[in-house]
Amino acid sequence: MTTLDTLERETLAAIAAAGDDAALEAVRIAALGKKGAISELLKSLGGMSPEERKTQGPLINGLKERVTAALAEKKAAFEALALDRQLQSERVDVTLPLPAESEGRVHPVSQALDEIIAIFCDMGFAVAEGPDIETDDHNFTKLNIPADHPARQMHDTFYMARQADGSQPVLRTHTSPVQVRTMLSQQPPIRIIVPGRVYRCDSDQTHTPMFHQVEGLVIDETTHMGNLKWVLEEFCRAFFEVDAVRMRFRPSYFPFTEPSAEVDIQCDRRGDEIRFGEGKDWLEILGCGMVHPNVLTMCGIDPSRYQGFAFGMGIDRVAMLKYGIPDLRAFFQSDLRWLKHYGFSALDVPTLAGGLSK
Ligand code: 2NL
Repeated sequence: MTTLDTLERETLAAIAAAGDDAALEAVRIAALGKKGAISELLKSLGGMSPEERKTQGPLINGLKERVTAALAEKKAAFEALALDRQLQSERVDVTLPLPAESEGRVHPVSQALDEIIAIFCDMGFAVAEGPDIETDDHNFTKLNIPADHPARQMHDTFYMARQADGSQPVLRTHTSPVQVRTMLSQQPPIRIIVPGRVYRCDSDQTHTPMFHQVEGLVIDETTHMGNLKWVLEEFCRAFFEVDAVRMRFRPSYFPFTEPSAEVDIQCDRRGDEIRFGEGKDWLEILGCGMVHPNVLTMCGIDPSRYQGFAFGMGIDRVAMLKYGIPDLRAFFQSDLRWLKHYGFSALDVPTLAGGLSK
């Protein structure tokens, strides 16, 4: 009895006194190792009479449990201390200025997006954002794409698990649901651009299942197709950094716009290089149109009083075109050598006054 008490007191004192992991491990081995004092006591149970075992068993096992718990507690304390020390030594002051030759690079998609935002904000647009997981209603129905509409198949939608209420959320196939949310929550005039990630179940040389889009929406009492043309011309001139761009509006179809158009810009593809604003080739860069009256009505806006235009383009695609990046898939492979080559300096913030991409 007294030997057990003494052993416990001494072992717990040794645990408390252990200054590091190695010392603690030595205490553990002396107590619970193969030849440890407590292990030997446990072994001795086998040679005892049944009565003796009945009283000694619980005492020895209780001792083992308390010592094991004390060891674990001390080990956790050491780990917490080590983590504290590491956090102290790795502390960085994020308010310090970046070194002039900074290692980090801005991804071409982020760069293109920053440039696009700078251009549209200069024209008076605000930036709106929304969730990546959307309701069927916001992503399709309110955009004049009813349940049996072929455009639902066109979008190669990623459907989420069906919910208890029978609804089935989707990964948004375009950023338009954010415009829907904006129209439902505020009255015109509306002037927004909506950048973000969009998802389609499609993967090959020129498609990735997640890609980036920016859409624009303007709604007011007198908004017309001429305003749309001006905005897009101004955008292309600024984005492709040329004095003039020739653009071609081709008739097209989207369920959410009427009339609808696809826009090409004139370019010259000589050798591996593309020059914008000259030459005799055409390059499709975006889709647009006047917002369909059904969409306005479903979003709570009176189409007899208001009208508007909308447009959408792929950010990854315009980034490839502008910066001369040949392969889309490299965009999402996180290869540091690629990022070093195609990335931008974090210090060159795109502005219209200071230049977009240096
Ligand atoms: C494309 C074409 C487009 C829109 C997007 C839109 C949104 C609302 C109402 C009407 Cl809420 N239209 N968005 C309109 C025309 C074209 O995108 O090729 N995108 C990559």
